[in-house]
Amino acid sequence: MTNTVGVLVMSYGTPESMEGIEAYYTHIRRGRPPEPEQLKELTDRYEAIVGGVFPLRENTDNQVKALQETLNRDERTTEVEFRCYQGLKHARPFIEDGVEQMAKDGIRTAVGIVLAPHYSTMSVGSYIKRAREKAEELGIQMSFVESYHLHPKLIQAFASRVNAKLDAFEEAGAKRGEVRVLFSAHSLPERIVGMGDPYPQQLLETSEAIASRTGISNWQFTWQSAGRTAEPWLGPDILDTLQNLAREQVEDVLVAPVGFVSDHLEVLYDLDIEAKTIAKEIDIRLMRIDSLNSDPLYMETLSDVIIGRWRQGTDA
Ligand code: FEC
Repeated sequence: MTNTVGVLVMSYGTPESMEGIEAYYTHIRRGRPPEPEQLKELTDRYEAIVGGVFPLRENTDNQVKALQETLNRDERTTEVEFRCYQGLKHARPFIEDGVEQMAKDGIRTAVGIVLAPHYSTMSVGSYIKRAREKAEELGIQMSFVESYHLHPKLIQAFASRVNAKLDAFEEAGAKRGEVRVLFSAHSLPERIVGMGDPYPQQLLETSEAIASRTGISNWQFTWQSAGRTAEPWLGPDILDTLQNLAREQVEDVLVAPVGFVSDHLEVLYDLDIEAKTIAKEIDIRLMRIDSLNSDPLYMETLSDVIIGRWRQGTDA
């Protein structure tokens, strides 16, 4: 008889409809409803990117489906069947719903992974905490992948996207070596640094590995999408970085948002609309690498680390 292993695939989550934005935003703010002007501002941003369907929902659905297929094709694990369950941080099905569904389906052993390669206590750590608590309550033995930011297939997938866009710059008349590559990721409150959080270091390591694989030296790291709260967030922010590059007379910039794996608001709005508008005003030609979405190399990265984690769990 085949043994079924549950895989809880966790992602940020996005509203299901325009009417759902307020509840989603309230959840992000840990139960505090947004002010009307904050809600309007977020609704306007979604209106600018949503063409009938919220992109992150569609992308997460596709990633979960493709991951299950990849896991079950793997010849190293023919004795088990992997069944993937979705668990979202801020929308339905919530992380707890995914764990509950596993329990209803009789799953006793599971691995959890987040669709974000870098670990921070404030990001991946908080997904894992919620999943672990629910799994303990329901008697599921769960282990977790914390990060996979240097997996060779992940680096290969990002590197080929950087190369493709550097080719596009060359075709448009730019000199390859003069294009400044900006690796970026979601900012977090500055206080994580004092907590010894590995997030900034892991992001630098991913950036260095991609730069080394593509042979680029003209690059730097910058933050993006900082939250709208009173405390200081990690910087410099990409919009300030662009202004600085204009002062340095850099004309061509390629953004590689390596902290994200899907097309969603922080990429489709913050980079493709907001950053591109600023870049245009200051005469910078800005391009962005394509998102990984369901790239087979990304699916193989996830599958590989999940199988590795599951084996460690069963050997322990
Ligand atoms: O497309 C979509 O619908 C969702 C896009 C989306 C992604 C995402 C990823 C991350 N966030 C992270 C941290 C924070 C912290 C706060 C925060 C706030 C927001 C708001 C929206 C939002 N985030 Fe997000 N994030 C996405 C969307 N995020 C909308 C609320 C409005 C705003 O501030 O823009 C601040 C919470 C607070 O107020 O206390 C902190 C991190 C990631 C990347 C890792 C991951 O995917 O988990 C870190 C995608």
